[in-house]
Amino acid sequence: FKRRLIPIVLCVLTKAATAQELPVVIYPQPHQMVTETGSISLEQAFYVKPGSVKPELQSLLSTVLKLDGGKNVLPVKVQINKSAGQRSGAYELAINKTGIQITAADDRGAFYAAQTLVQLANGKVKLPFIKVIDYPDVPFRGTVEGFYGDPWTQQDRVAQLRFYGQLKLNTYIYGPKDDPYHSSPNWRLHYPEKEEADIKLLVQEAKKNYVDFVWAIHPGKDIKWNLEDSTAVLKKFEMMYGLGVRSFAVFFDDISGVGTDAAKQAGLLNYIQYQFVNKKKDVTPLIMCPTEYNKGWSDPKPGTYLDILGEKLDPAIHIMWTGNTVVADITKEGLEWVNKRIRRPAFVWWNFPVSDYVRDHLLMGPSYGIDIDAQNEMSGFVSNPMDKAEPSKTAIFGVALYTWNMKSYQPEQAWLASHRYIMPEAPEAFQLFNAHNSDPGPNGHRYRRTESVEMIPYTTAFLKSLKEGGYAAADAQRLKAEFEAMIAASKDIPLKSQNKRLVEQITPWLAQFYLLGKAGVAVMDLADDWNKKSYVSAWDKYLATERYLDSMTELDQKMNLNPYQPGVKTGSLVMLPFVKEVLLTVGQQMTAGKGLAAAGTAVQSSDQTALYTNNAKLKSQPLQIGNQSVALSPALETITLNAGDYFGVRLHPNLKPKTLQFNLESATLTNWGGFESSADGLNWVVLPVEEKKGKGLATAFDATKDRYIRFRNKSEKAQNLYLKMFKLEVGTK
Ligand code: 14T
Repeated sequence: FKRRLIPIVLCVLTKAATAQELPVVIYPQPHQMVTETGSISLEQAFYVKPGSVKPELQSLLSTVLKLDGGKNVLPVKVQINKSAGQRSGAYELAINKTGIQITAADDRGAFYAAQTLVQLANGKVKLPFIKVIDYPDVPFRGTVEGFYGDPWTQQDRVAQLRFYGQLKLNTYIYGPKDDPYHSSPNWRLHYPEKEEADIKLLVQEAKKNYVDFVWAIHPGKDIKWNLEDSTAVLKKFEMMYGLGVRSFAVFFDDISGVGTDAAKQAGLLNYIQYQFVNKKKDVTPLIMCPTEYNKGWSDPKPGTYLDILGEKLDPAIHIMWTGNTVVADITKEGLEWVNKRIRRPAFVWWNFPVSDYVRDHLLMGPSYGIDIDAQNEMSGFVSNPMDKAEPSKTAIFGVALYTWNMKSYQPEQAWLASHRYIMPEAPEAFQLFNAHNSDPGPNGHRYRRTESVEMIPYTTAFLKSLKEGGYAAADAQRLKAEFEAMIAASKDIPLKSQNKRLVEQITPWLAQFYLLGKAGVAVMDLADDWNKKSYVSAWDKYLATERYLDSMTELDQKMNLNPYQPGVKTGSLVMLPFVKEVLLTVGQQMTAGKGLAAAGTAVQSSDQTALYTNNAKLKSQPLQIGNQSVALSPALETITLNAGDYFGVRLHPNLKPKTLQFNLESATLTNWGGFESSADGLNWVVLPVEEKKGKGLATAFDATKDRYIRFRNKSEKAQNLYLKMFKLEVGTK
């Protein structure tokens, strides 16, 4: 794997610098960083004047520095002094022979200086002499838990807040659509005790990490524009304030009816501003999500919704915006358009990597499509993530780098760095998995992402030449290696990663990824065998590929059974279509003309009698092979056959089928299922049967050719049966 290091814009090595030193890499990339000759050993003892720093800072420093005194101590000096125009979070960090000096705009800045220090020290034996001058490009940076579906768990949120602290993200907006106390019907009510306690703890965790915990309310579905409901909002905010919350938002997205009135919305927000924010003094600026939150949904006529907000809403209040559509790229021009109307820089709600509209996919690709020239057009930038918190970190890492130092942001490099940062135990495996799990597939928002980018030249060239009758060995090798790496990655990630929650959340996709790797290897072997005229082996590989693809279909039908987009998709843009296309192409070549005859005769010299099924439950069903019969062992439990599922036997080429006796105990058996035979496992003929209540006989075999006999669910849905008897009388040819 190529490992590209993030270049440092200002890693200026002075004249006498030791050239062998590795460049210093900090995430997000500091604005100015000058390394100088010299370093301090991390064996060195440091001293922090008691009471001179906040406890969070002291404990963070103590994770990398020896603060236990000792001989020859060097001082760590921390100064908070906000100079004009400086942003919250701005800091300077100097490490030199006199010790460590931190000067920061506020406590958050000092905390960020310490985070930089931690990254400088982590895994090292010494600290370089260095001078860092740093500040955020976007004032409010982070996430909005704003998706539909299962909200994140308490543990997920705690882990997120710590992650944000490390990456200098300062905003977490709490607004899960499926929390009934955030939205209707219960937005007016107290949280139950347990939830209250959890929120209280979260707020504390957020504070420790200098993240603003923004509690959002979503009252628009049933709000009445009267004093009673205005008071109800204030009372709820007051309750949340009591739990420690100091940041608030009001969402009016995805509603209809009277709630959508811009003037009334502005009225309520201004009321909260005067009656709550201005009085409290320690509450951060209000944020509102408008009903017309993207260009596609907003009335373009002058004087309508967005202009009304722009005019009426107190200038201190932020207005959210998702871009030109609900799920969209963020461009300077797009923001300029809305900013003119709302008369303030928009607070960007980026609908990535949210997957609530494509729940069978993971969005693990780079955070791209966000304009690095848009800094002055936004007051904040938050990502709406997946319901899977840990996997969302890949995209959030990119957002952290983008919002801190926009001009230096390179999506691809940020993405590469995220793998090492998030899964240091298996970064290559994680990268490979993410590379093939990024496109959401066709969807209502028409939002697509690149996928399997590195493989596209190979899949394209290979398929093109395969259809013309040959292919380059180098392409085949590269593709097979990728499929093998997929198999390895699907095992490595759960084996090596310390992040059990991450592994848990991607498990169905890892299982699917494994099968795709297997199918890919089998299909590459099939092409190779066919090329080399190894017909016997080619047929085996053909059937193996089919089996793995069948298993993928089955997994897709059995896991992640949500009512919206059930199933588990992986490699759906490039790799899976490629496997299917190769299988089809070689399959056609195999059944066409002389290839088949050659294959047929070759096959007849091998191939043991075997069970033939694509049904997971039946896969390990034993076969009873006698002198004159082959039978599936009866099963006690009900067997569910999904649409297209089949089971039966494949006979040794020297055997010929005579009579099939069956008892499947389903009164409607022949309404939805059928018996079929085939010479090659590809072309099937329907067998006429004598049947009553699922019990009966089939006899019309082509005894010289038929090698495959199966029963198949021909209907569109899953069906149940009992496997009481499936017994084939056979003779020798
Ligand atoms: F408020 C917003 F900015 C926003 O994006 N609202 C929702 C959000 O909760 C959801 O996660 C996101 C992605 O699906 O899109 C918005 O929800 C929608 C969007 C639609 F186009 C709900 C229904 C829609 F038809």
